Amino acid sequence: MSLVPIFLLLVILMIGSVQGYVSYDYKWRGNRKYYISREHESFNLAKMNGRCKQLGGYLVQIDSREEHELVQHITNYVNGRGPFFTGITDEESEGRFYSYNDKRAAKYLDWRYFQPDNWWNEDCVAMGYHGLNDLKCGNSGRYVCEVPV
Ligand SMILES: [Ca+2]
Ligand SMILES: [Ca+2]
Repeated sequence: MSLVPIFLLLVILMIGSVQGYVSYDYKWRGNRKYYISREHESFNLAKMNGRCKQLGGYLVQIDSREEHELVQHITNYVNGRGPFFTGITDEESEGRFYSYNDKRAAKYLDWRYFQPDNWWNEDCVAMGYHGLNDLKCGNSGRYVCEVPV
């Protein structure tokens, strides 16, 4: 796990209250919001990306180390357990990870140790305490939306 610089703590303001989500306002460089769903549900890329679209965004794409650390931080410290699904998947071609929303190759992948292992065909990627892990897309979990503002 990487140490999160203290400035991240200062620029994330928890604002709380969209129905069904915990939301974070990220102001340093980013100008974007992240929404973490509260309930555990069977994950589905199309369905959850559609819900993120209703918020004005998409399932989170992780484009940089900075964004990875930010998303890892907010999922580590939000109330309740994960897994916290992202929009990263390799469902079209095994081992080639891309962002579901725009179909572009994933730019930054910081995996947990021994991952990705594609264990019994895992094609959806969740953020965990020690980095990314591929999981079965239908697993029960929460998900993260990214909304440009
Ligand atoms: Ca896979
Ligand atoms: Ca895995």
